[in-house]
Amino acid sequence: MSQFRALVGVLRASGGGPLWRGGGATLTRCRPHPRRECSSEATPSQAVISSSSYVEDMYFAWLEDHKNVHESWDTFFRNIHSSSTPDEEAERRPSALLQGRVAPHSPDMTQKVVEDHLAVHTLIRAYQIRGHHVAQLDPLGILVADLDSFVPSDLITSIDKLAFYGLQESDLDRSFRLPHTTFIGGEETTLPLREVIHRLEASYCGHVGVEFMFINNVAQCQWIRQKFETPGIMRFTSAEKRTLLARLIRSTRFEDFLARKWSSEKRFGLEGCEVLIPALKTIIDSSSAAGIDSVIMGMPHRGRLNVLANVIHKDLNQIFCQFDPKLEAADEGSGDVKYHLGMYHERINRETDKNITLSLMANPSHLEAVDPVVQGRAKAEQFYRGDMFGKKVMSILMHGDAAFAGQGVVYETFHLSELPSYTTYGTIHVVVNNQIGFTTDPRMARSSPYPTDVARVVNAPIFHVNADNPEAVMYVCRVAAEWRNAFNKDVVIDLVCYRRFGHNEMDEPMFTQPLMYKQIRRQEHVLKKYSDKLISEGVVTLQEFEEEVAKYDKICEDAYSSSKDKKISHIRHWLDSPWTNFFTAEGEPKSMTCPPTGLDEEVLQHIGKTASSVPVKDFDIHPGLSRILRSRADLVRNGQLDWALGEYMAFGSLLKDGIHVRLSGQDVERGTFSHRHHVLHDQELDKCTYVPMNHLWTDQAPYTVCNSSLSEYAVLGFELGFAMASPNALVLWEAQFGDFHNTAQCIIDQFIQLGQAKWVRQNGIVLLLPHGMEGMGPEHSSARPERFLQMSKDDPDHFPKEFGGDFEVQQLYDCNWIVVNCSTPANYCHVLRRQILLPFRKPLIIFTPKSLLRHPDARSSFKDLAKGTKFKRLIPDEGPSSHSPDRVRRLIFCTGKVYYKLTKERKQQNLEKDVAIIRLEQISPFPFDLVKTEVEKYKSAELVWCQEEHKNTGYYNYVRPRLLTVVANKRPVWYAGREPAAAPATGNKSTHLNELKKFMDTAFNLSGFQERND
Ligand SMILES: Cc1ncc(C[n+]2csc(CCOP(=O)(O)OP(=O)(O)O)c2C)c(N)n1
Ligand SMILES: [Mg+2]
Repeated sequence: MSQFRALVGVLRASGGGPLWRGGGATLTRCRPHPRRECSSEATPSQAVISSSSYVEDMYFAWLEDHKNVHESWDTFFRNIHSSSTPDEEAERRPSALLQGRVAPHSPDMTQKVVEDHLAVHTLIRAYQIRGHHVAQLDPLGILVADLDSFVPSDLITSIDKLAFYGLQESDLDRSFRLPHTTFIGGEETTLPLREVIHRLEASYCGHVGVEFMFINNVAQCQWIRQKFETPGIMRFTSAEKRTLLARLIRSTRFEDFLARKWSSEKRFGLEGCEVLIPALKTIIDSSSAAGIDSVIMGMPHRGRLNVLANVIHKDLNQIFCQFDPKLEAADEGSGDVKYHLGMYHERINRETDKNITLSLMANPSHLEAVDPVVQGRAKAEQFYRGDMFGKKVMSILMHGDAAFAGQGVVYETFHLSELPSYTTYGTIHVVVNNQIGFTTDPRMARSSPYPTDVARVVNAPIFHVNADNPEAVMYVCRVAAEWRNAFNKDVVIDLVCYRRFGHNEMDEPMFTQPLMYKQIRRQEHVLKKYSDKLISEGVVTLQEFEEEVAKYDKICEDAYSSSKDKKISHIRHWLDSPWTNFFTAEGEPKSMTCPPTGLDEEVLQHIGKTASSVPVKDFDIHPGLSRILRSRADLVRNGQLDWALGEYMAFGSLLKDGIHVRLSGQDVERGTFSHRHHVLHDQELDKCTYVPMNHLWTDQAPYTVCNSSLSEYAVLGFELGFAMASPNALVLWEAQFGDFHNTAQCIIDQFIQLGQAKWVRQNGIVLLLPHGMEGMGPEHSSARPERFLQMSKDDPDHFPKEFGGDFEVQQLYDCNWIVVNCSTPANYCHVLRRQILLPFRKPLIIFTPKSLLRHPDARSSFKDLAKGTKFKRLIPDEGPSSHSPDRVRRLIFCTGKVYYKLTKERKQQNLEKDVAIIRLEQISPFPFDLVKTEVEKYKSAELVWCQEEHKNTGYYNYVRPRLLTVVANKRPVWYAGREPAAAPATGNKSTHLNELKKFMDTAFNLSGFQERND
């Protein structure tokens, strides 16, 4: 179409007047189609009609001298003459002209030339857009790879095809000028229609289906067209074919070997998609050639052992020994099944002779959950290496067809792919599309035509390929790697294959897919097909092929023999992210102590000043923000901290020590509650921002604060992956409100809570979860502390007295995560600093406040952060009750914001000498030692746990048995808090206040529990 417009432009420039006289023939070429209205691409534009008179002008000029017109018009007009039928020829004779049957140099003919060219151009475009729908993608040949019920008949039978576009069989041998949006001509600018169709079918309807025309970037479309349309582009040297065959042998024989040795073990074999191994290796080779030296991969169960063995090159005996039921686990933790473990390996890429590091991330069964984790891990590596555009580090994600279409986290992860603080500059996605998910057919598993349609949201090209054609697979993999290198955007390879056996090796697929599996039984193995092909081409001999097979079989046998000697399995051999120099050579922490987390006064002053000023000239900030900064400055002058300043002190001081800090989550830059303001925005200049935290010290570490997309699952997974890359960074994810974390529950349950136990992999990620009953209704109130506490592994019935050395550090070392609810800004700052100063890493869950952010009582003094101070796991009562503990009648334990309510109420009731209030700042691991000191101090006091939450939620069920353990069940533990309830909080304000009053009454009715005792 654009070619035609250009020609019209040339005509207009020539100044021809409107001479159109003839015809009346309409140019609308769409015939009614039985199944679809004609599409716009098949309809010539109005410009065609209105410019026909110019065409006539050109025609007459051309008749005078062919050189009078542009060469493209020369081709058009030559065609008129060459394509005339005998009748037309007769009409052009003088007699016909005399009889007035047709005007000399008929405009009808001119019009037909234009129409036919347009038709051919439209046809070319139709192949580019929809050719993949008729590509032969299914190796079984029984299903269509896409579920689109519309079959584009215009691209199927040549007769229909020609008629649909207004062309005839006689046009097949006419030459047509090709538009510049196709590369099928190679060096030729014109081609006979027959050849046009032939080449388009070869490019788009063979074993590769290219889906890309939705991409709204012309250069990118041209790039793809050139890669797939150029004649002869998909040719391979003998050496390439032999390498491909060798890789296919390894992939196939590995699965055969496992099947022979452990016929009744689940391994989620790759049979039916053996080509995955050469596919990945091709991507890695091409990427390595382009400069990539680190690849971070994520993949599901299918073919995982094969990838470990033949792509990452994990020692085969370490894989085989995992099948031994007598193998003992040597490491702490519970371990994981063999097809979930991760791996890290540095080696030389044989094709490029360059170093390459391959990491396969450990993952849970939860399909696709690892996607964002891989991305975060890759991003972190790019960040630390200063790899600004992903030229050194890249990620590859593998997917199953059902999971890729069904799991929402795939979509969430795609949406991170181009966000500045989350992009990994292009991920190569490889889908093992075996056209089934467990027992479910694609027709029941998705509503989109392809399982890959989700990738269209980010304009990623999708290369569907028949996995039984290894060369086609190799080609698309190469193009995918080149695409990423050229455009730094995601790309998808859809390996359309089949699953030779059931979902796992124990499953009977005939129960549910009888016909498909009858066909699969007949299906010749891809290795057989490909080796036969290469033998017939003379690329290899049968003997060479058999030798290669025998060679690999022997490698497997030898590894199997040596694996039998292994008695112990070390999960640490399966680490995906080693932290060089952080641990001792044996993988232990270098010490079991934690230095104090306090800071020098000048450091506090310096950070405080930066936090409360705009250190650049002519930066126009909002007057409201100026006020906030002024009040911060007042606080700093008075040596005081509010919550935001406490956080500033933690981040700023860690940055000073070279620790990278990254805070990510929805609206974190300003802070959901408008308290943080880490990014200042100029009120006059667009996109002019300033991050004071990055200007504290000249040699500080960089600070990243980034508003995320509106996702919890992918973003938390991403940050977890980021935190995996290095122990020397404080990585925090903040939920908008704490309860929203449950849309990321999978990351919490499957990675954070037990990652170390499964994969001996530590992680120091911090979750900031705003929490508190403030009358805002069932949502926005509770971050569900009960869930985190229930999943804490410290024993409620066991007082950990055997700990030697530093009780606090030992206990932290032993826990699976740390759960805190700080009541002061200083303690918040300390716990963040402790996170980094600890000699090991544990996830840290912080229930952060909302109203306390601005509460005048919830302030700390610089003294609380002075040198030598540290995080207080428990804050004892230092008021009047503590001076005469023997007369204290009630000892209330609480955590977080309710403390301020309790102290106010106690004062009002004049009970400051009778009631002591203790704050548990670290709830888990439970500070047994400090609690013990308190209960022993207040010997005769009743023990009460007070919380704002309902009795079945909050902290009570965690704290109560531990308090009882501390007092050896000799003193009762009472409850003051809301009654049990289904909803975390009421939606009714007055109910909220009544509940509050009621439990405050309970907390301070000093005879209430006594009566119950009697
Ligand atoms: C989130 C999640 N839901 C359900 C399952 C159970 N499950 C395991 S494999 C599988 C089918 C996966 O099909 P597909 O993605 O096509 O991969 P394939 O097994 O065919 O390679 C299912 C449903 C799971 N592992 N994870
Ligand atoms: Mg599948």
